[in-house]
Amino acid sequence: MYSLQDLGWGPFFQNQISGPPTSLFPARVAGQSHGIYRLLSARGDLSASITGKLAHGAVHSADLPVVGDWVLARLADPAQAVIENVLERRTKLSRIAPGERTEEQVLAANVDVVFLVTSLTREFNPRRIERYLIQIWESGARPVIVLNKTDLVQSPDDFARRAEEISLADVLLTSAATGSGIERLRARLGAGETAVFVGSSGVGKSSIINRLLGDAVQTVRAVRAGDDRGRHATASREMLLLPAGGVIIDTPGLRELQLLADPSALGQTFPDVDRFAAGCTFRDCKHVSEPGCAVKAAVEDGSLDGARLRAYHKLQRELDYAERRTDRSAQLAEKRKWKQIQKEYRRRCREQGR
Ligand SMILES: Nc1nc2c(ncn2[C@@H]2O[C@H](COP(=O)(O)OP(=O)(O)OP(=O)(O)O)[C@@H](O)[C@H]2O)c(=O)[nH]1
Ligand SMILES: [Mg+2]
Ligand SMILES: [Zn+2]
Repeated sequence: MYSLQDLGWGPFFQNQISGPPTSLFPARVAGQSHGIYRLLSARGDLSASITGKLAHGAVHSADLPVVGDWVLARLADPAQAVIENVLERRTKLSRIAPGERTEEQVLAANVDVVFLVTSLTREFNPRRIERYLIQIWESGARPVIVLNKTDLVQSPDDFARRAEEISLADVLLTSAATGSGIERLRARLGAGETAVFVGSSGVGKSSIINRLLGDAVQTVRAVRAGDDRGRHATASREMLLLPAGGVIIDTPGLRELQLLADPSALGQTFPDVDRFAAGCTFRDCKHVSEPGCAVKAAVEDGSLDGARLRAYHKLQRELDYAERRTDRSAQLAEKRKWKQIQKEYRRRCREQGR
């Protein structure tokens, strides 16, 4: 049994179900595999499927429940539930799904903090960090950059400084091997908050989570396939509860992160470029070859790293392209769908209230 608060419930979700009690109860999606969902709820740990209506009504795969989602379910038998609908998401970490179609894939829903983990080896790459940060700022959750494996390098502080230079996000140094920095990381997660761990395979996401879980460590190791680098140790996205409070989601390392964000989101990832841009002659300056460009001037006099501006341009082009390809009508369909769900829910409440 869990209290809804322990699972991250709050007014945002409560307000979506106000009305007389129904046979439906709220539950949080903790995992998913081949159409079978694992739910955590006040009624305990349940296995669940989704109604045919939900499955067929989904216009996009992003409409289906994902790890971290709050859903309304009913009990089919004591340990088996059926998910009737997905509550509106407070935040969501997305990307463009790998493959041909330009479709949103939601990696985790309703998260407060995203721990972007990288390791202090050859893996450390400021350009990759920028890429992830764009997507994290877009999610609505707050990013924390975690530089792991500090035990393997001479001067971890140099890496921390480089990470701090390129972002507004918090930067933490950790070693899952020695336990250093793990307490500070734990303190970044408030009571009732949810965190997701993202980053390349092998950087130590699951190892850090094992440290956080403490005594519960066995259960995590048991579901891990192996430890070797290059292979994905974590097979699927999975939600876990910390003994001291807080919810965490482990994810397998991503091979690609195709961005899906509003182009204006660039400013949060490149505050330095933005700051210089205030001095450009033209307000819509793209900092390419316009006269009176303060950003180009900053690169020339060495106050802005040229690699940083090149990354900015590259990501800008990518976001513009993704925006052109994403179907505007899909967003409208999404709005209509939510309206329909809420109407349906109110109707049921009225019926049951009678
Ligand atoms: N030296 C050192 N090794 C570490 C540290 N953290 C993790 N490792 C090792 O790095 C390897 C990968 O760790 P995992 O925790 O499985 O990495 P992951 O990010 O969860 O990888 P995926 O699940 O594949 O995405 C393992 O062999 C860990 O023992 C660390 O702080 N220092
Ligand atoms: Mg893992
Ligand atoms: Zn300019």
